[in-house]
Amino acid sequence: MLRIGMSAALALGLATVAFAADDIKLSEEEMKKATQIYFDRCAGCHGMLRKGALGPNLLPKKTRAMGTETLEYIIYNGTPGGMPDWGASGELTKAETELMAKFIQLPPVAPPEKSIADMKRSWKVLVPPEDRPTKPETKRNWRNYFGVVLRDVGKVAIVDGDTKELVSIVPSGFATHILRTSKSGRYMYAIGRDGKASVIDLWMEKPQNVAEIRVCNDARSIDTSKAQGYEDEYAVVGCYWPPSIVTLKGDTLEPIQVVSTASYTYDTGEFTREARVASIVANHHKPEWVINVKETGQVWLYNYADPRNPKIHMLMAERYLHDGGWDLSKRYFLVAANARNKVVAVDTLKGKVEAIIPTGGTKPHPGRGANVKHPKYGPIWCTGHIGSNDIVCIGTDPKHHKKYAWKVVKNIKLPGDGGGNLFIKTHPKSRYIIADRPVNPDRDLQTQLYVIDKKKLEVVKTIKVPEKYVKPRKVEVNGKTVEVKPRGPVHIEFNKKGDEFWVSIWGNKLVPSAILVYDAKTLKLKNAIEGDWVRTPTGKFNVYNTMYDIY
Ligand code: DHE
Repeated sequence: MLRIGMSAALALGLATVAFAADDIKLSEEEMKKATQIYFDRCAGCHGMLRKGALGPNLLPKKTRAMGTETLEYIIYNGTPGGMPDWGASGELTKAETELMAKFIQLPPVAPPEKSIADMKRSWKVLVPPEDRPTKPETKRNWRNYFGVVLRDVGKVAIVDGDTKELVSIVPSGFATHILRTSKSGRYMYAIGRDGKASVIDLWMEKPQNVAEIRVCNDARSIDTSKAQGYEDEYAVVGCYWPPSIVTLKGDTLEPIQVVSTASYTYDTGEFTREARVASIVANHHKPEWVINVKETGQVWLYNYADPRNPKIHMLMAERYLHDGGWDLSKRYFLVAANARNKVVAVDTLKGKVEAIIPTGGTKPHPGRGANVKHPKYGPIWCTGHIGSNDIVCIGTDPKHHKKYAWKVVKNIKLPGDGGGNLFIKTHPKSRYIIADRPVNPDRDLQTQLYVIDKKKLEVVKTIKVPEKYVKPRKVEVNGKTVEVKPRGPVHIEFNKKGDEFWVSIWGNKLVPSAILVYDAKTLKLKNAIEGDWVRTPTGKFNVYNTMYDIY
């Protein structure tokens, strides 16, 4: 039997109700806390409506059969399939894991919609375009700046890639997710998980936010117009909730158009309200964004030439579309369909799905992937997996290497068990692809980097991160001693020259961690960027490599 009572609205803007179902009772206060934790930690993988995506569905029919104890165990310890160990890693307390085990047995609550008028209420042009610099004010090599996401403190650090000095720290959205640059590189865009988009002007002596707007309640992607004639003109945000595509003016972030992505699954034709926008990538050749709609398995080729009246070419692909990147020619976009262990290759010149390739691994997770010009296979694109130890490379050149095109030409096994790779990255000048493994349950495997030789296509070395950067630390919180343990290195980014790569130590916001800089040739640690400001660094985005999609 369900009893429902209304409570105050959350800061998030979610409608909340305090529930009790049979033996499970949560107070309004507990409900509010659990809703916030669910949004912060769980909704990304399991869906706002808890219907599942990268993670399984968490609907009461299933969760009630599992019971509080089993759910609590999973939330605390994680699973080999990629579910993080929220309790063991110190991110949730024992009491919080129990609360979440109860919360997910109660019915999900639909969050509110958002109109353009709602968006405009949060819109701020902090520095109008006419008051901004007309040329770079800085003498620094700003195209080699790195934007670093300081995830849990909701900030972006701009670090000089030449000198490794901190140039500026700017506030961004809650649990900031990714950064992208405009075609000229002058503007860097950030998207927060709360749907707040902000734009930083890198031409300023001390870069700062020049405009911001909250376009939805939950988002993961942002990109810009990169085609000739449209450089720096528009930005686009992909929202998880309300599931939608929001086009903005590039310099001021004024909203221009919003399009809902709720639609029908490509295969079974079921209506899906929560059809979330996963990755977005800008075509360099025509005014088009490749937009990947997760739950329906559709790729939308979104022509923004007339942004109020967009042309949308819908392609039926595979589920659940997540992250991906360009091949070397930037004609084909390769995106993970993680529920089906496949990669979809989209031919953006012809506007069609070129191939759907089973990877042989579990839960492909490429980030942007890694491109290699291989002596035997020709141009190939590689992806890692969250749920298995496979790094697989796929041939991407049907014209000159037909035999290998759209086939897995190589499966490179990471050593040990437990999967847990999130990102791989390379640079045309580097001999190596570097892979992380932050969600592997084994502490040793989690705290190493894996070096793959691009010719041999095999792991030739593992790099153990120095213990001092990953060792557990004790901190005082509200008079109590808490142990926090960094997850290990996450996300790799090369500098403009491609002669060094940076990795973040994914720590807890209570203690500073570090960004480690390795020599890309000798693979030796050459710098550690440290300071009180280095809190929860995750994604890093080199301006030049992001402008040109170099990976
Ligand atoms: Fe991401 C890319 C979604 C958790 C760091 N992540 C992406 C993209 C999507 C996505 C759709 C592709 C964006 C694009 O290219 O336009 N991420 C999600 C989730 O739904 C998920 C699984 C759970 C959630 O609740 O958000 C999730 N992501 C994370 C993290 O926990 C990571 C590791 C740390 C963090 O800072 O949040 C993380 N995701 C990243 C990074 C990229 C990314 C660094 C960009 C990779 C690149 O090199 O371009």
